[in-house]
Amino acid sequence: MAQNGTRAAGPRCIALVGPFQSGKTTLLEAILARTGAIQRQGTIDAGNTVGDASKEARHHQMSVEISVATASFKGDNYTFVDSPGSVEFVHDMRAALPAVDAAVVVCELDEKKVPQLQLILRELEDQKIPRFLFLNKIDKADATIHEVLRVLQPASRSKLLLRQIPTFSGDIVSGFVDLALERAFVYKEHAPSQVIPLEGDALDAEKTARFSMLETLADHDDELMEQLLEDVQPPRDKVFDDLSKELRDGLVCPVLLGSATRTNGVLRLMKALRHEAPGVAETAKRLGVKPGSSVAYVLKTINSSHGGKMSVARVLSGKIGDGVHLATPEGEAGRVAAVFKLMGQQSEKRGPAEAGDTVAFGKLDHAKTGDTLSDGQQAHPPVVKVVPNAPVLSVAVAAKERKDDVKLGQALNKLLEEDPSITVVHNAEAHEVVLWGQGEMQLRVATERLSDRFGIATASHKPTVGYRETIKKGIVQRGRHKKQSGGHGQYGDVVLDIKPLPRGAGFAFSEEIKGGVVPRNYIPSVEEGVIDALKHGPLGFPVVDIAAKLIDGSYHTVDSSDMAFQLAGRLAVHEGLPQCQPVLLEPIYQVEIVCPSEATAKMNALMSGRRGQILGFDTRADWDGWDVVRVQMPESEIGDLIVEVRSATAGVGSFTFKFDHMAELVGRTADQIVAARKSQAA
Ligand SMILES: Nc1nc2c(ncn2[C@@H]2O[C@H](COP(=O)(O)OP(=O)(O)O)[C@@H](O)[C@H]2O)c(=O)[nH]1
Ligand SMILES: [Mg+2]
Repeated sequence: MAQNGTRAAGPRCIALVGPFQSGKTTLLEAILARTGAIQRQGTIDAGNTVGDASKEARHHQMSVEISVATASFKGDNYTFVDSPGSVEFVHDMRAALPAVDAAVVVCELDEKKVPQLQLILRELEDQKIPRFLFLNKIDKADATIHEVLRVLQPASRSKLLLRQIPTFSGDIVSGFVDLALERAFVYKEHAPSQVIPLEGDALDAEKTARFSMLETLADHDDELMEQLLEDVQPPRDKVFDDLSKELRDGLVCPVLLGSATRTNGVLRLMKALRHEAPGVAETAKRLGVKPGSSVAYVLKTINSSHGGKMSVARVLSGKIGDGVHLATPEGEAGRVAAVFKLMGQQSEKRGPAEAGDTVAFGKLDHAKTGDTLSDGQQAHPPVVKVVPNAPVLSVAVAAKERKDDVKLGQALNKLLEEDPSITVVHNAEAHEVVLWGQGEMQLRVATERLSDRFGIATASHKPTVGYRETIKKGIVQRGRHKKQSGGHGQYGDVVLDIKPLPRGAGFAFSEEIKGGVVPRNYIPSVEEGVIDALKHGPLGFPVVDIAAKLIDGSYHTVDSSDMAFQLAGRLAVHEGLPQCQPVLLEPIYQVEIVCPSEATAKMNALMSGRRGQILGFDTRADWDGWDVVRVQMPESEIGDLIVEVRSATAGVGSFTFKFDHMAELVGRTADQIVAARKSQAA
């Protein structure tokens, strides 16, 4: 067949992606069983699948990171990257995608999951990854299966193309017709489907469905269009060539059917991948790999509990074996200690990896996820820059035992190396280590890893909000520090004119000393004392937007000192501020929420419950059916906002935020915050 002319050769790398719970991990298992890579097909319920074998994944019964496994099919190696469906772990998928030749988007015929599907297809479209849809759980399908395109098309920017149609026995899907092959099959449980004659109603249905498949293909092929108009049957090879070309160019997204649990449709999927998906040569071209050196892309980093680090990488050109020195664009990556073939959590030493192979390299100390590695004199420039989503949820973590403090820092560095969508912020003021990430589950898994892999027990709590306080009116206040104890005394005396400043002005110190009543050399000490006193205002928070002017004072030739004037300055502030109508200031952020339009109205209600102020609505540029809601809200309310935004949007809504201003806060909420601070300090 002519399709062999365009068929890619060599090892492939294929991503399994799709909404949460659509059956990706089960499909990986089915593929491994069908290709003989494993003896027996495990199940999610039994907790014995190759994917999701990490302690955290088993514990939560969901994929929390990518799993990589290699199978051999008709003489070629296929490495599958089973990706988590949850938006919280999207970065693990996103960072792996550049390495793959194509993606299989596992989905269900469920309108509620269409927004999630749209998000995932967006990732693939943006990265220009050829993609198939695998409509899974066909064993549970009913007659609505005919609505496939109506339901799923809105999620995809490229045209969906039905490659197969189901055939029924009663109400149950019992097989399918392959529209390109023009052959009918009946499903066999855990066995290859059987070819049956295509006749009767099935033949009629096939004719209609095949025609619309060809029409879709003809959108991008004038010759085929002419043949259709003239009622000429296009040669089968031409149809296959078109399917392959249009898939690779991202013009169409073919839809295949199957059931992962019953291993139905798996062989057809493998054959489609074999004949139609591009290989490493095209992927290297997509990524702009330059000839010369051996080049590999790191799609995942694993730090295992026994101290070994593995960099899962796809070799894009050349050959990389033990002992090879690799570099990243930033510098040395390390020397390859060993090359492994992966089967989920299991690894097995193998020979050198060649172009197309997806393997794990041992002990590349300085390589991290997303790095481009090369062995040449000059490092290869990054083939892609994968940017994590901005974090949306934070939690403060602390080691339960003091002795683990240093270890905690090191372990966190390793976690960040694995997952750059987590960031760590050190809040010096509150003495907190704050983890920022994509959601509750991601951060929970991160803290579980701290204990499972690094043996560090941690406690988490809500991060401290950056409250401040200021004053509403001014005062002229004297501060006198005087001590007479035996010989040398202490004497400092100042008068400060304290005034509120406009919001955002910070702190200003000035002096208007006449006649040297406070000698010049003591004035900086007065300022120091004032600054020190402003660290804790009468409400318990740092004081801002305030001016202090030194206008008067007195000194003693023997007893005055820097220390005494510092104390005097501090005293004046301490005594003066409580009389200046202190008021709490809270940080207000500008928040931009993105959500499917049908959820926009819910954002209104959500905001009023969180002291948010809606500034405006817009349609989201370049995202059909999505809106942008701009709001201002207090920092304290953003803490767990993502939880509610996601629950109002079937998991797909999100937001970004940035600090806007400090605003006065009075009334009950303010009183509670001040009381909490006082009891904390006590
Ligand atoms: N009936 C049916 N259930 C399936 C099929 N594939 C997966 N499942 C079930 O769907 C659930 C989610 O599967 P899983 O592979 O973890 O989905 P993932 O989140 O996409 O990896 C599990 O309970 C599977 O047993 C299928 O083809 N038919
Ligand atoms: Mg999974």
